[in-house]
Amino acid sequence: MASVLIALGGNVGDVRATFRKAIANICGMTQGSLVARSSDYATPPWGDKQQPPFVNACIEIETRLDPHTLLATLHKIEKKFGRDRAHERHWGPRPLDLDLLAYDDVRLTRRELTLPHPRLFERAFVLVPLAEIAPDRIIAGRRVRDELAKLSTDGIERLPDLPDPA
Ligand code: A4P
Ligand code: MG
Repeated sequence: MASVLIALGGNVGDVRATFRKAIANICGMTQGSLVARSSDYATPPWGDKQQPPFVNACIEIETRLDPHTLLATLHKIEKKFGRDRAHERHWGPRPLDLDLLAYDDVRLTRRELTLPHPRLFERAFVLVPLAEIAPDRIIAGRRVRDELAKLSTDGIERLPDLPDPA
């Protein structure tokens, strides 16, 4: 089994409800098990600032899928929740973005899949939720909590837990 870290983001629609359903889909479609799930965080938009705030979260799963099959599965789930890559702008609004942050200690540098995620350490909206579930994880020789300490977390707010669905 591989230990996999996945970042979730979105700023269109009921993102928290989307996350809940998407996480169930991720586990189901990867025959994976959920090891940890962070809280949801409201985060100011990064990159393209002319768009609504995002909700971000991170999960850890265990799966037997190889990295490429796993990414293809994540893309299917993004599409199922309304993501339309053909009509969106880079770093622009989207209902669901699933990024593969790390897959065990695998390192890959391909356009379609780079591991660990190449922009992981630049982004407080990824490291804040990641540090909640894996503060001592070493990724590419860097400890998550130490990398988070280097970034500004201004404007990032932990959202209260939602009640369990009836
Ligand atoms: N790709 C390569 N490596 C990976 C990987 N490790 N995980 C390829 C996922 N995908 C990977 O990704 C573009 C291509 O990268 C994919 O086809 C895949 O094969 P994408 O998710 O379609 O591109 P993107 O999302 O536009 O770009 P990028 O750099 O992933 O940026 P983000 O961060 O995902 O951009 N602000 C806040 N606060 N919170 C956010 O979640 N998100 C974005 C979106 C912008 N600003 C944000 C947030
Ligand atoms: Mg992305």
